[in-house]
Amino acid sequence: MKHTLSPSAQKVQEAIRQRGYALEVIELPQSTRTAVEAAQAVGCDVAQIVKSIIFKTKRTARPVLVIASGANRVNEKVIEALIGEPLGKADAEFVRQQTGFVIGGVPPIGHIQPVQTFIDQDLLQYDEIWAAAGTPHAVFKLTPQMLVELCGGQVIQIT
Ligand code: 5CA
Repeated sequence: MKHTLSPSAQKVQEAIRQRGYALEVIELPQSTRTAVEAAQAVGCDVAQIVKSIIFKTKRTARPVLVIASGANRVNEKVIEALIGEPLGKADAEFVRQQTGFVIGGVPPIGHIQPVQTFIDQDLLQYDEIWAAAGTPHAVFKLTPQMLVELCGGQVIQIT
């Protein structure tokens, strides 16, 4: 039997389908809120978890999405050099307003509005990766190539 997805996970499933991909969002009883928890829940390496991290530009207060391998910490200086302005912290409210999703469930796609996106090149080495799908219990499996196609972001070294 197919289980019913929660509304936020359903939004991501719909966004995937609209783009013509047959990827399936799954909701798990275990938490997938952090990269470590998500890796444990699906049984993959933490480096194969796709972290979708929202930053807020200091001058223009725009969101910037950095899609990072779960094993990496984003070097904000690298992103700042590329966008030409300093980055500040995005708080939970900003993340929800800009993406439509809560922290821990922010997906790489399906946001309320388009967002400037950078993708960690380290993700490209894996056959399969797992991304958040709208809630801290929802994920979907995809290939790095699909991630790049779906997000249309600039692939860079983020560390
Ligand atoms: N579902 C998992 C794996 S797919 C997930 O979403 N991981 S994540 O790393 O992409 O999302 C957590 C990110 O949210 C953290 O890296 C951090 O940048 C951000 N975050 C966590 N807590 C806060 C907070 N209190 N305020 C702002 N951002 C936060």
